[in-house]
Amino acid sequence: MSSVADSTFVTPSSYVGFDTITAQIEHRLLKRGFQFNIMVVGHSGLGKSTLINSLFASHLIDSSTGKDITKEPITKTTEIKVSYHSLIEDKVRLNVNCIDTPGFGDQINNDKVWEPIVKYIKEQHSQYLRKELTAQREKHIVDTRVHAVLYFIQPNGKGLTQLDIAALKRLTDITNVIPVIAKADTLTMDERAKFREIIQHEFKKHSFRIYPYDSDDLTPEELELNDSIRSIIPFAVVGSEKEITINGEVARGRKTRWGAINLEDINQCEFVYLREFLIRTHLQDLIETTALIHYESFRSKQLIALKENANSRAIGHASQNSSTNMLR
Ligand SMILES: Nc1nc2c(ncn2[C@@H]2O[C@H](COP(=O)(O)OP(=O)(O)O)[C@@H](O)[C@H]2O)c(=O)[nH]1
Ligand SMILES: [Mg+2]
Repeated sequence: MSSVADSTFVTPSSYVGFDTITAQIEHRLLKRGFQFNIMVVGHSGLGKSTLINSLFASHLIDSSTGKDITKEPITKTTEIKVSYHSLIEDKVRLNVNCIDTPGFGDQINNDKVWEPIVKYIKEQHSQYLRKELTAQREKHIVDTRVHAVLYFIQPNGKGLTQLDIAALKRLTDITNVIPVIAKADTLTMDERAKFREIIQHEFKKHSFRIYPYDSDDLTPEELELNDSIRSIIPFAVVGSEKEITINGEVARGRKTRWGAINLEDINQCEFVYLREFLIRTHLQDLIETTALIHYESFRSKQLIALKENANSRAIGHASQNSSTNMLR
């Protein structure tokens, strides 16, 4: 008797050609392109726009250079500004939506400034769910769900603020959060290491669920990679769109009071580690984790609520339309 478990490998006696399936999948994926939605959260002037532009080596968001932030009109609440970009590298098209959150933390009373951000993230899940639930589903639902939040911590050397704690608590619950120490060039190497230790300790204390997540289907190598990434979170980053000359060589970097910093030099800052993690090793995982963990948890909560609502309304013969409103 044979079963799937004890099936043996069979090599066809002549070429069948199913090894082309990977190329077929690749062809289809390349045709469609990829969608990546990245949000930046943190006080004005912490280098959010500059870092996004540095990561993608493209000018995607205008930086506030030249603007005097203290003289800018203060908005009453956090705004959400989305910009859409299409980047091409070799044969791959990456559609990048950058979600900027100007005004976060800039008010005198910062009570609940994270609310518009949380609302935006949930709304994208809700929209996706509504599209999935319609009778004539679109063949390919456009994905606007936030795949990663870069959270900028002020390089104050002391630790998280009350606002950071409140915002991180809510954000880590619903999305992939990647914290970074902003403008790390304003700290010495020693200060950066001490600051990181303090913050890692606070993350543990508050039990924040920081991305990347481990799961059973990861290989030992993948688990090891995640461990090494976790050890350097929050990444001490420096951003710059400018090229400077360092020892006769032109590189993207910044001139600081301790000398010049080359973004690409891993001995000077952790920009390269962040780019490696975010784009070269975990881009697909960020997208998948959003769908399989964050969206899934939103979806199941909504559907359970919908069912309970429908059950209680069934007694009163309420229409289904009113219960689908719950998804809003
Ligand atoms: N020292 C230092 N300055 C930076 C860094 N990144 C950006 N800046 C500068 O900080 C100012 C605000 O940057 P911007 O990216 O607009 O900040 P945002 O308001 O958070 O988007 C600009 O003058 C940038 O040149 C950094 O890593 N280190
Ligand atoms: Mg900005």
